[in-house]
Amino acid sequence: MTISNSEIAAIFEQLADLLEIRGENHFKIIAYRNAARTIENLGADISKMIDDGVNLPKIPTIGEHIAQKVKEIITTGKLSKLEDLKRSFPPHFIDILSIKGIGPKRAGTLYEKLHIDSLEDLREAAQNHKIRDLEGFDEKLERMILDGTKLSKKEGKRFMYSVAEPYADALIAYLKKSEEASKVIVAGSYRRKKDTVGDLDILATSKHPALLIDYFVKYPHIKEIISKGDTKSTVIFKNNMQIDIRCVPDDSYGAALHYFTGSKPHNISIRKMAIEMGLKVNEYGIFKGEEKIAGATEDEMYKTVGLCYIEPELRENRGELEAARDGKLPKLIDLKDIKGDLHIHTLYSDAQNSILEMAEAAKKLGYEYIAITDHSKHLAIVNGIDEKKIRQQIEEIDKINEKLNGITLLKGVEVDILEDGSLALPDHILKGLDIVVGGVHDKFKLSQDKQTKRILKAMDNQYFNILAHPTGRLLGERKAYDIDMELLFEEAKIRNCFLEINGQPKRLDLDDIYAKSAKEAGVKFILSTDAHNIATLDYMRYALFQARRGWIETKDVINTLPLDKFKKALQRS
Ligand code: DGT
Ligand code: CA
Ligand code: CA
Repeated sequence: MTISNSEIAAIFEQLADLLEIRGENHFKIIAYRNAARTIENLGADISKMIDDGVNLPKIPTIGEHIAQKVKEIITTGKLSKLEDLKRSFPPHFIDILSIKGIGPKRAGTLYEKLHIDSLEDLREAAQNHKIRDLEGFDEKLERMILDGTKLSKKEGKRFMYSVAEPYADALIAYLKKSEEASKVIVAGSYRRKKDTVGDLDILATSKHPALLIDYFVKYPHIKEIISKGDTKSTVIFKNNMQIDIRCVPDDSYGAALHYFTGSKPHNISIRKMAIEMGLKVNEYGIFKGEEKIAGATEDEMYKTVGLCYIEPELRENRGELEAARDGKLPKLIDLKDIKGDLHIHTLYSDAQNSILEMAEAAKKLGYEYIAITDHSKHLAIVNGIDEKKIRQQIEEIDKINEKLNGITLLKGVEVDILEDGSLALPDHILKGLDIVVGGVHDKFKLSQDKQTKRILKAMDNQYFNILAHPTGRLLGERKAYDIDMELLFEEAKIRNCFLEINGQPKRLDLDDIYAKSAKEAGVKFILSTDAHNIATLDYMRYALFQARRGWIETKDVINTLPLDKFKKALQRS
């Protein structure tokens, strides 16, 4: 896990804030702040600089003391001094520092005078006008604080992409109905297809932006209007989702789209590149002195700084600028490249449709093949299939294959990986199947060593093909289990086992970051839906989005191959 300069800087910033609230030595606090600024603006990855042998203490404002702390953050991901300090505050107190207008000094006052130690307290106090009379506050600031506490984003709640999607679609359809709207698009993390989104950022072009904003704030789903101006507005939906809208003139569309698509670190890097070329980039365009030389399209924006177009999914500052400059951007996989879905459940285990129904639906999606992979019988799974039911299923698949043209059904199973790494079905059953998908469904809390060995042992089985949802994370519910991912990648590659990118909206597992490092380790992937009914066969696109965010190309994905080649690719030597 690498930690970015901004993250390290944020840790020092927070340390300084908390020390200030504690009334610690002023010079110490300034030293941390200066170091944070230096690190933020270094221009090179600090962890890489250390690897390259750069002597950190020699860098102005860093010194021995801070260099040591930087090393601690890089090796452990956190700073024990900050963690200790945090523990000495009420658990939710620190959240109020995230509100615009509240720094350490004001946070201290709020705590001392009004005992405010959470966002809820803060909101209540602002609502009841208790803040305006405190020293260092006024009415305007009180209103700003109230607005800040209302923004759901600030409370840290994020929405799964699939949850945001219908809201985004409906809002775009509504906006397009207005005569005042010409182009309307969702930018931000949503356009980058991030697994979760903090809020929706809508960009529109209009000849009469104020009229479009008037129309926007009348959208029935709005619970609260946070702000409303002539060209922009922020509202909260009834489900607490925040929506930011911004209108720009047509000739700034590309610049604004680029700016609001982000990510912020990507934008910052582009801006740095431009500065080196003597250019200035902002949401209105690219400027050479006073003259605007680009801005209407994103293509033009990138060209002007000497790059080719970068897909939104790649804009995370994970090497895409260098790749674009060197002509080495990946040619990202597309939905139409996918020839089959290899993780499908039916009535035989815990799903809602029959084999035939799933097959016919898959055929309509244009697939050449699918695998039926019901759960093996095991304690953790309700209604898993045993040997007898598998034999029955094999017969049924044979019959369906005979009469169904245009798609081939592969016989498979999603077999449980037991605690000791053995599989929940015997080899003589697995041997008779076309494909074996293995997954962990219990004992999530084993130590890293045990969990890793468990999975590697399962992959040792000669019939094992695909590791389903490799990390087991469930968005908002369960963290990834502790595995040595680097080792997993290496060993999967050696065994010719494939890692799944599971499209269930809560799973999206592997995620983008692991997908990218797995690819770099030479691993190949299977994109699957894990569908439990016909409707969710179209979760494939969610798997695809994460794959694209992980720089995955068509050639990295086995189920882009036609059936004969696919079968060959599965063979273990
Ligand atoms: P989210 O909403 O947390 O899932 O993530 P984003 O990426 O949608 O972030 P958001 O909604 O705060 O801002 C939308 C975009 O606006 C962001 O991706 C990049 C741009 N942006 C926002 N603040 C800044 C900034 O301070 N500097 C630059 N360069 N860009 C910014
Ligand atoms: Ca956003
Ligand atoms: Ca936003």
